Amino acid sequence: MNIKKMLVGTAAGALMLGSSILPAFADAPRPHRPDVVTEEPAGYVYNAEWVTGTSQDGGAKGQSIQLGSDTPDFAYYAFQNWWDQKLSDITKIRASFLTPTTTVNSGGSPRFSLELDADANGSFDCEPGPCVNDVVVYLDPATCSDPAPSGGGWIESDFTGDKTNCVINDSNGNVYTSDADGTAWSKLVAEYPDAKVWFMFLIQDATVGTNYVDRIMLDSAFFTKAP
Ligand SMILES: [Ca+2]
Ligand SMILES: [Ca+2]
Repeated sequence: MNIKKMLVGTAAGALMLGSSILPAFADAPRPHRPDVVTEEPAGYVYNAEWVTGTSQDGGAKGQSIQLGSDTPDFAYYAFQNWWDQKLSDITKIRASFLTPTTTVNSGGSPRFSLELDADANGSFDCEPGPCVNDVVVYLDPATCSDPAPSGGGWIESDFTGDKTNCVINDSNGNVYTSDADGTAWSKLVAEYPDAKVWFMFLIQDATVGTNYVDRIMLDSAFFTKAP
């Protein structure tokens, strides 16, 4: 049994017990939107970089983002200028993930953290927290993905569109599951009808080793090689 399946199994067990699956995040710094210097096109990154030779695109020149390039392995990669839009207007959040066999991921790592200004008042109260009016959504490939048809150990997460194999959690303890009533994403949007995107970042904070992330789609933006 591989790590991913173990995590999914653990999550399913937690669901059956009726408890939320709040990941065991390490006590590590988080990226903050106010720290982003929007004039810098290279992004807002810590211990992560585009590397060549490992990618879902294949080939010697293909690239992906390596999280945990140096030790310790805490890492993030933030997406600047993808914010202030309505949650309900998001059409696409997708990415492909590859976990080397030597890497150990604990619950919730790696993931996208999608910070929502849920009450749309122009501020985000989860930082430093606790969240009162706003919320953080955890988009976790361990609970929302399918093996990539192209193989190679990659898994593909379609957080906005997966109709069958997707569970999404948030910091309020809500669990959204794709089933006959709709996608996990549609239920998330219904829970926060006024929400606007505050910030989003890719993060690994409970991982020993590295992870690779490729073919990230945020609405019409597509990240598959170094910008
Ligand atoms: Ca707010
Ligand atoms: Ca790529």
